[in-house]
Amino acid sequence: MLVIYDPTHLLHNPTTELYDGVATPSPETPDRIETIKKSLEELLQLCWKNPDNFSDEEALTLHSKPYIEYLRESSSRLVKGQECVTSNFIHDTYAPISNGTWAAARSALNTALTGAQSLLQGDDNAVYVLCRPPGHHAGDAYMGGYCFFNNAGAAANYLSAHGRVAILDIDYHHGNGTQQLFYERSDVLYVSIHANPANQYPYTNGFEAETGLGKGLGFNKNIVVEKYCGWDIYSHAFTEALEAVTQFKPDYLVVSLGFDGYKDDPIAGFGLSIENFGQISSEIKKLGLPTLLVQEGGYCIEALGDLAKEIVENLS
Ligand code: SP5
Ligand code: ZN
Repeated sequence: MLVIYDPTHLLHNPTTELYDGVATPSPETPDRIETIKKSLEELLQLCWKNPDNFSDEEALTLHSKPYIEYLRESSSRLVKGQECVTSNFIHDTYAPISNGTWAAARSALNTALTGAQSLLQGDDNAVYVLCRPPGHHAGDAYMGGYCFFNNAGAAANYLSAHGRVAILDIDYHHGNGTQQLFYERSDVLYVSIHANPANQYPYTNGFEAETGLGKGLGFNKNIVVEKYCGWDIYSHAFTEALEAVTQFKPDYLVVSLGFDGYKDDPIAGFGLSIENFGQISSEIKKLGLPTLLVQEGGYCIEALGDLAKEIVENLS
């Protein structure tokens, strides 16, 4: 397996988030990716690559000009140590911006696109993109849920010029941004298993009745499970998701890989064990598709390294 990593993510280091109007520590920290990197470095079968630089034109095609400029401006106006949650181009209160946010979010896109390019070139049949900030809550003109640009979406869109692409989103939360970006497209399938939005973030989207629009009708599939549902229930939902992917006959698979379904995740949790993530990974391998793993959420720092290892070892 090939792994794409760029230390530029370290420049985005949010300290607080608002929870019921109260400042609480942000779970989306640089050590998430650093601990995964450190742990994967112990595996000898991996190749490592730094991202190439993609132009704004190539990297930001899915996002609107006003949003792009707003984020660039807001980030550059802040000085070191300052942090702010803006009130425009955002769908919640969970996207704190600092001076390094633009560079980090932009580098995450480079990382995802480099992964997609490597997959196209046939460098490896599976590529793991160690990116943050995450992406699946970012839509065409909004940030939110710790996300600024949609990394998996950009990679899927890039791959879609060369074949049919399925996005399988296994982050605990519904990828409302990814859903929005592909909602009216039939060349990219979006399938997500996530916690019930009736009581879990992002609340506004992710219901099973959302199945796509226009040409995209039938190419968006939401599978809802409950918080702490456990492996028995989750594995059935996962099988259903894989069936939808198989039926679509994709040429490429992009996995929005969240580890926040892990049983000890501090803000989420489906009750899944590290071994369960191994089972997920070997089922993905059985699809036999060129696969791009794009890191999304996952906040149990002590377990992230082992979770990533479990994914890699079962997919290599
Ligand atoms: C990429 C990703 O996983 N984003 C998740 C964003 C969810 N943020 C909102 C969750 C709010 C829960 N905060 C609980 C804090 C308790 N002190
Ligand atoms: Zn999540």
